[in-house]
Amino acid sequence: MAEREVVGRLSQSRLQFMRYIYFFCAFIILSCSEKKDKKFILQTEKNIPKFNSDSAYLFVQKQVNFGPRVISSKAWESCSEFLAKKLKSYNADVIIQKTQITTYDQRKHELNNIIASYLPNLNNRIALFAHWDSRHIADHDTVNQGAPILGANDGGSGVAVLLEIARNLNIQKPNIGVDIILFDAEDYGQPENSIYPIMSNSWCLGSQYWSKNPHKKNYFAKYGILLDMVGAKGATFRYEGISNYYAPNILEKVWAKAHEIGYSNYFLYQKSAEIMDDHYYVNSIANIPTIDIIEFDPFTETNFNKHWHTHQDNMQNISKETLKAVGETVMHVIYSE
Ligand code: AHN
Ligand code: ZN
Repeated sequence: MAEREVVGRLSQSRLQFMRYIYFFCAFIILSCSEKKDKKFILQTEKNIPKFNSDSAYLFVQKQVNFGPRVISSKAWESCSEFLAKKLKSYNADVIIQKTQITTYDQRKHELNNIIASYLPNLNNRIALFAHWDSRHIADHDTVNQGAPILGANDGGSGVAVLLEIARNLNIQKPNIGVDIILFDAEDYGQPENSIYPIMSNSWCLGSQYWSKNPHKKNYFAKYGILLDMVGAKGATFRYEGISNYYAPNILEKVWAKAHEIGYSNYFLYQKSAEIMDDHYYVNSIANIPTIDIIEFDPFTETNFNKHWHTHQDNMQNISKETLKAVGETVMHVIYSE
């Protein structure tokens, strides 16, 4: 009896010892693999500066503070100066491309496309687009339809993300040339109830002009990304029809990046209808394969954001998280080139 107890105690202490060894080994293995993981993350994210969504949000606010940026208005003029100055302060080569246009309402204007280039001498380039004007009417509102809108999301958000990207491009040079191209007069399209004769191609006047007359002779970019309405809370982005026709591989590249860095809730692997936007002219006239990252909402009648072309498209319609999801995704695309 006594002998058995001794043996029992012995094997118990041996068991205890084994346990110590086991935990010690587990600790070593775990701490090593943790180090390896950290190193891996550091390596994949090396040289990618941080997209600051507070900064992007303030860039939306700044534009909205000018008021509606309707072509030829005082706010439009001031915002144009602000954008050019800001991009110059981030050490881009800035060109303001000007031309005369006639809008569907038979008014004449001078439009300003604002182009900011990084590493302008490289032939290997990508182009990032947004429109910087805002709509002159609130034709999808129920009140005050004749008054211009603030366009925080529609116009403001895409420009804001690109300004924040410009700030980062100045801090950390990419391996590829980058052109940030802000189109004017995208949103002066003819409304459905217009009293004027029907004008074809009344939308996207800035991109139509630039696509026929790029800011540089023989300009080419291997692909383009257009940002339009990329700031609303809970926005979702899909494989938009025109993008999927002209640049399916760019959609794949961008969506894969978004999913890799954790934004699968925003970038859905679903197709959506064709949306007439600036990228149509960049694809069909300038022949640069270009996608449109644009909110698609299956629950609204227009399939655009619920505040589209209304007076509710103000700062309340802007989410830092959405700006970040889009901004970080595009940054990762740029810095993995
Ligand atoms: C259509 O209304 C068909 N396209 C307009 C695209 C747009 C307007 N993006 C921003 N505002
Ligand atoms: Zn619009």
